[in-house]
Order: sequence, then C-alpha cells, then structure tokens
Amino acid sequence: MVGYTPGSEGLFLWIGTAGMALGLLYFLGRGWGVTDTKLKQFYAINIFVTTIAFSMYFAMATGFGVANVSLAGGDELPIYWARYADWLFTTPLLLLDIALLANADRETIYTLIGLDVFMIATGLIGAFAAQPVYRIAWWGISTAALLVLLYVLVGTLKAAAPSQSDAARSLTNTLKNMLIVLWLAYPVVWILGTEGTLEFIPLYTETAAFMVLDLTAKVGFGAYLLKNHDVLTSIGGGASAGSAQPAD
Ligand SMILES: *C/C=C(C)/C=C/C=C(C)/C=C/C1=C(C)CCCC1(C)C
Repeated sequence: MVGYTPGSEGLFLWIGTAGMALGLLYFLGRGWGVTDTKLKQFYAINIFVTTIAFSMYFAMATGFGVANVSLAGGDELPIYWARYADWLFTTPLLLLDIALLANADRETIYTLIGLDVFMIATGLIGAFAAQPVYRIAWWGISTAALLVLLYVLVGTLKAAAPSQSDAARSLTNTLKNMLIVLWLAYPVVWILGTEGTLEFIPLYTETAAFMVLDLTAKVGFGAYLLKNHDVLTSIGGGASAGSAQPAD
C-alpha cells in the first residue's frame, strides 16, 4: 500500500501526471481574467477536473493509491484504487459540463450523476472482489449503469436540441460523441486488463490505455469545450425555442 513502487507502468503514471498538470495550467491561463459568469462556471469545472486527476496521478506515480488485492486462487493483484477516487469526482463534473451546455434541468442532472456515481462505486467493488466471477459480475453491473447513463444523456441532449442555437447544438453533438466513444472504452480496458483477471492485456499496456483515455476525456474534452467562448457565453439565449430547426 503506502510505499509500493510502481513497476514499468510507472512511466505512464508520470506522463499522466504531467499531462494533467499541463491541462490544468492551460485552463488556469485561459480562464484568468474571465468575467462572464457562465464562462467562469465552465472554467471552474474543468480546473477542478484536472486538479483532481493531477493529484491522483501523482499519488499513483509515487506509489500511493495502490493496494494489493488477494484473489481467491492465492494470487495478488496490484489495484490502483486512486483511479476510482479520481473518477468518482471527475466524471460527474464532466457530465455537468455537457448538461449545462444543454441547459438540462436539475432532475436530469441528478439522475445522470446518480447513475455515474453508482457506476464508479460498483466498478470499485469489482476491482476489490476476490472471486474472478464476482469481479466480472460487478463489471456487468457497472457497465449496465454506463449504458443507462448514456441512454439518458442522449435522450436529454436530443430533447434540448431544438432550444439550442446552431453553434451550441453542434458543440454539444461533438462533445457527446467524444464522451460516448471514450467512456465506452473504459469498461473494455478494465475487463481485458488486470482487473478482469482474464489477462489479455498486462498492467503496463492497461496503464498506458487508461492514461490516454483520461487525458483525452479530461484535457482534450475540456479544451475543446473551452475553445468555444462565444457559444458558452450565449447558452440559454440561443435561437428562439420553437422556431429552431428540428434536431438531427
Ligand atoms: C476522466 C475519467 C473518465 C472519463 C472515466 C470514465 C470511467 C468510466 C466510464 C468507467 C467505467 C467502468 C465500467 C463501466 C465498468 C468497469 C469499471 C469502470 C469503472 C472502469
């Protein structure tokens, strides 16, 4: 636990740490002096996301945030639990980005966040289960929550589309597609990686894959969102509802 020294996968944990730090500095630099309240809100969210991810990557790279799980067969599995601590807070914030962009109501936001927290929590249980069959069962439960979450998200964004300006709708669509593709990759890496105990991909490759996914889903996603100052400042004041074109 404390004092664990990462193996060769440590390289990717350091790249993740550096990448999150750069993303954080970029958002801080770009957000500096922003006065518009809506814009400030989006900057705050993404600054939080990269701060949390930076801290957790730093923790993992320095050998904190990892535990040895004893499997039923007697094997020991190093589990980087700090990932879940990161995701528990960062994934709701990323959903908030897109929900605010679409002007989603409070109930929808709570539903999305509830499903999301459930997904990460059940994934964490799976990561600590001693029996491979239970690990896979928890993976299934967590993945089901992800699918429901994406279904609710797509429905929400579809309903919001007619009241959005063209620019906001197109930004929302790009971010939605990015989110769907990236988030669906997480359970695949998990089940094929060490957590799934199927041993298709080793810890080294798995750590690299999560690092690339994390950087893209946080820094890439946030940078793309925040590039669009004009759209973000005009949310809610887009094309008049009703007269807007039908959603695609
Ligand atoms: C910045 C971090 C992000 C966007 C993380 C997203 C993580 C997920 C969508 C994780 C999902 C999982 C499952 C659906 C099942 C197995 C366990 C997880 C937690 C990897």
